[in-house]
Amino acid sequence: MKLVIQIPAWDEEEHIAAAVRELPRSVPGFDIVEVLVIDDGSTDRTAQVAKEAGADHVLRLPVHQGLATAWRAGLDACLRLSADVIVSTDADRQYAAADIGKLVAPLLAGEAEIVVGDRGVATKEDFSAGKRVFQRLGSWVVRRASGTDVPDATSGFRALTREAALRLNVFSRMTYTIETLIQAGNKEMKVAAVRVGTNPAVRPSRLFRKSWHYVLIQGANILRITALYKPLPVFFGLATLLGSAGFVLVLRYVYFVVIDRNPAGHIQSLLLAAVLFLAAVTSFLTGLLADLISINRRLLEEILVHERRREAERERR
Ligand SMILES: Nc1nc2c(ncn2[C@@H]2O[C@H](COP(=O)(O)OP(=O)(O)O)[C@@H](O)[C@H]2O)c(=O)[nH]1
Ligand SMILES: [Mg+2]
Repeated sequence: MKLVIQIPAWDEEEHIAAAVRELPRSVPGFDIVEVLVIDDGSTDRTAQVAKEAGADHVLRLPVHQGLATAWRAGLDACLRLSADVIVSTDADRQYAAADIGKLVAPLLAGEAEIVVGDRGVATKEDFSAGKRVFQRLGSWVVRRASGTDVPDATSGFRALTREAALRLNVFSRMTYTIETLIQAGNKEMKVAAVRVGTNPAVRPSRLFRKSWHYVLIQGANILRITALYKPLPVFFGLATLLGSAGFVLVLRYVYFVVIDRNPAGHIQSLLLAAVLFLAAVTSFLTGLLADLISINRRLLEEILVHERRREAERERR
């Protein structure tokens, strides 16, 4: 059994050496443990420093592509390296490297395909009050959207099986955490969470710069991925909402015509109702279209899994 620990890194020359050095080189259940650093077009010496610190592999993306893209590229590299299990962690040593054994345990026991390290976000003291609230609220929304039971949805400390790595796709650039969870839920993969330790922050987060910006992006992300995987409920839900509002306005019009016998003053609500009905029909048709498109995407994703499997076999080293 082979474990590959991957670290996505962008301009991390200051921290990457310590991060690589503290990774465990023997983990119960594995014969081989290797380290892969994905250097996302860094302009500093991240790649050299990582190599010097003992990283077995450094994947260099020639231009900066964003965390989500780098993470998926890392999974492909791990598959080519014949990883049976992949762990990903951060370059700024946010997560306790000593807990990697704990993280992979549910995978080894066959109890899960993806394990997410839970930082205990609800009570984490070095998070600001705002960040704590958003993390809790966000994680709750993600639990609802994904049907999984993960307390810390944006944790980047994760373990996944080879099979899960073959099947997960990332559609956005900036962050993969929430998206892959919703996907895992929709693809009926087993997701588990374990409580892990953390280290004090050594620098401010690059992903969570302004809370409103982060919440906006993550919110849009959740909507987008949910619409991608469940187009019918999303668009039919919207159509029902719009249609019901229109119906209420029609009732209101009828009420005034019957009681006041004066339809002239209420013709506007009838107009608005007509607009709402049109919007409802549009949303309904959009749902049908989105559903047809999502069938195509499902087939494409299946082809991609086969293709990845073949490529990984071909390049097996
Ligand atoms: N490849 C890549 N990695 C990134 C990028 N932004 C952040 N990272 C890495 O993702 C991890 C987490 O980033 P960080 O800024 O600490 O965000 P935090 O998780 O909110 O603390 C670190 O290993 C960073 O080097 C990026 O744009 N590309
Ligand atoms: Mg960090």
